[in-house]
Order: sequence, then structure tokens, then C-alpha cells
Amino acid sequence: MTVWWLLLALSYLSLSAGLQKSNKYDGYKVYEVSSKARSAALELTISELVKNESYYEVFSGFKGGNSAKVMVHPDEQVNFVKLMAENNAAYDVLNRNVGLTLSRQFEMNQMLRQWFPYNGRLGTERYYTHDEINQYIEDLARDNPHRVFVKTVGKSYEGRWLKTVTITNGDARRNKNVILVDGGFHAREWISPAAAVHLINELVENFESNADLLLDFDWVILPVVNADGYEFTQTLPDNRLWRKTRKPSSSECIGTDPNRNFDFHWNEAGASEDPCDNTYAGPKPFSEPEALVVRDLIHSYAGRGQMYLTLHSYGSLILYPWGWTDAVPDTVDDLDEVAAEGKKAILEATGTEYRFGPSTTTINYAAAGASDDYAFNAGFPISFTMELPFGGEDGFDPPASDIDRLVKETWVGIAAMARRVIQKYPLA
Ligand code: 0X9
Ligand code: ZN
Repeated sequence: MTVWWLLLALSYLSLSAGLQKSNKYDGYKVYEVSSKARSAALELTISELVKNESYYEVFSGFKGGNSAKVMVHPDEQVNFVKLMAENNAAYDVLNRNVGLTLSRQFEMNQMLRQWFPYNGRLGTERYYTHDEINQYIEDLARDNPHRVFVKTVGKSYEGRWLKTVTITNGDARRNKNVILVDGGFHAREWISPAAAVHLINELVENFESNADLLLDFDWVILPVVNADGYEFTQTLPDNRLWRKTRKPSSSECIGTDPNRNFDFHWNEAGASEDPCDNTYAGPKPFSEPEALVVRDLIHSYAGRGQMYLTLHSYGSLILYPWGWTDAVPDTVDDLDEVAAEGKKAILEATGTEYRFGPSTTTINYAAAGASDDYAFNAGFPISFTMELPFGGEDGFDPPASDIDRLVKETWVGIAAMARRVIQKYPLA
């Protein structure tokens, strides 16, 4: 009891200290523009504004019919409010001071790390580092030598080892079908690696209840694709909103959007040619070592791969190809059927409402060069981007106390989709 009081007192002191610190997002606000306000003129206004990335960032457009969330630099807020009035667009202020939020959360994360050090297992008490996640899968493989296998599949630009974990039922049968899952493409989407870790936990620790998911299928999971970016977001409050990789993209700017870097209609839509932009496609397809790793995984499993699932946030969406055009594939009914299972299971379990559909028309923008389209084109009959729900004060920051709920809910959706995939694509 005394220890807890002491910890609370210390946390209060250090959080107060955190409040004093300033960072580059001091005074930035996040506006939430009502989905009812949506019009072609307003969308055009917002799309023009956000070209100026030094002042604006759209965290989420009117994705899937949701409200738009736009972060605005202090010097532009008067102008933004004026433009919203001119467009008769109702809005709320979702976050009054992004800098303050980030400082506070940073201190909290440091504290949680001390309170919950890595102990050989990963729970849902806090967000983990890339190293801890790698350590965890190694430990799992050591403890379950017949069922869990770790493979080093490459290296990030800064030299971090990228490792997959393959989960089987231990019957040593080869050439089963495969479900390939990855997380952490975008650095700031922390709930994604957390959901991947929970998925691993479920398949390994809860193996008996999930035996049907492993009978004719192996699961291959790469929990953190963009390891450098993910680590970067954990090092300072200023870095928390980083999205891209960390390889220099020009003499002034760093990073490429790994989800614009795949060689499938690369740079044809929804990607930027400006190395300083958040959706920079890279100087050429597969310029990023992390995207290459995912490409190679996709090809090495494509013959047996029945579902590719890439975990992102946010928007509560299950998106399927195509994402580079608003055309839909011939097999749209299959994709739709599996996505519907995920949506239904989540709704029944928690009441959270996911929407699903072809990527471009569901999120209202085409984005070429993404991994989902690439995997689908390479032969995975089912390929989804799952955008986990909005959380916290800017959307990418569900507090640690929400991790448990969100990752369990995600698992419900993934398991339901996997069950339908297993039924639809039985082992030949
Ligand atoms: O834009 C993205 O890369 C994804 N959304 S996010 O907010 N997590 O950045 C959506 C990708 C959807 N898939 C394709 N456009 N192919
Ligand atoms: Zn993302």
C-alpha cells in the first residue's frame, strides 16, 4: 500500500515537472470537423490547406464517413477557424494543446516502464519497445520449441533486426496454408504492434481454444515493420507523431512512407514526391529496407498465403483492395464476406462499429504503393488493412489503460475473419 502511495506521489511530481517542459507541438490544436459538414468544397479547402505540412496535418480525413481530424499550428488557427466558418462547417476542438498532451504522456510512459519492467511476458499494461517485443518472441520460441519459431528476416535502416514469429500447432506438418500479419508500418500507430503482440499471445498461450485456427494454417507475424520509426516515437515527446521510416530522404528531410513504397502502381495516387512530406513514396519503389522485408515475406508465402492482414490506426475500418484506384477486384464478394465477419464479431463483442469496404472509396482517398494491394496482387486472395479505433487525445494515443480493451477487441475481429478464411480456403 505504502509503495503504491509513494509511486502515486512520485508520478504526480514527475507529471507536474513534465507539464513545464515545452516541445515543438506547444499550442498546436486538433480540430474535429463534423462529418455532417462534409462537402466537396470543404474537402477541397482541407486538401489545399494540408499541402502546407509545416502548419497542418490531417490525422484522419472524412475516412469511412467519420469526422475529419486536423492538427493546426498556432499561427494558422485563426485562419482555419475562419475557413471553417466560410464553409459552414461545425467543429470541436479535440485537443487544445498537443504539446502538453505529448509531454504528459511521455512522462507517463517512462513511469509505466519502470513500474512494469519486461519480465518474460508481455501484458497489456503499457506499450513496449521494439527490443522488448523481439525479446518476447525469442522467449516464447524458447519456451515452446515445437510450436513457435522465430526467424530474422532482415534489418531496418538503423540496423534493428526484424523478426517474424511463426506459430503452429506443433504437429510438424509442412506446407500448411498461411495467414501473414504485420504491425507497426506507421511509427506513431502504437496500438498496432500492441495488437500484433496480443494476437501472438492468444495463438500461443490460448492454444487450446484456438486449435481450429492452427489445424491447417500456420500464422506468420511481423509485429513491428518500421522498427526505427517506432523507436523514434518513443524517445522524445517531439517525436511521438512521426509516421515514416528513418532513412534520410534528402539533405533536409528524413523518412519515406513505407506504405507508399511498394512496387504496385507506385506513386500513381495519394503519395507525395516531396521527401519532407508524410506520404513521401520514396525515390523509387522498395527504396526502404523495411518495405523490402515485407515484400520478401509476401512472396515467400504467396503460394500458401490465404490472408494478409496489416494493422494500422485509426478509423475503425477493414479495408480491402484496391487502394490505388476506385475500381474493385473481381473477387470483391469474397473480400466483402470475410470483412463482414470481422465487423459483425466486433460489434457483437464490444459494440464498436467497424466499417468495411474497398479502400479507396471507404477512406475517400486513393493511396498507391501500399502493402495490402501488393499482397493481393501477389496472390493472397484475402488482403486487408485493419485500421484500429481512434484513441486518446489525438487518435494515435490510446492511453495505456485502453490497450487491453482495444487489443482484445481486435483479436475478436481477426479470429472471426480467420475462421471464415479457413472455411473458404481449405488446405488443398
Ligand atoms: O494511408 C495509409 O497508408 C493507411 N491509412 S493510415 O491512416 N494508417 O496511414 C491506409 C492504407 C489503405 N490501403 C491502400 N490505400 N492501399
Ligand atoms: Zn497507418
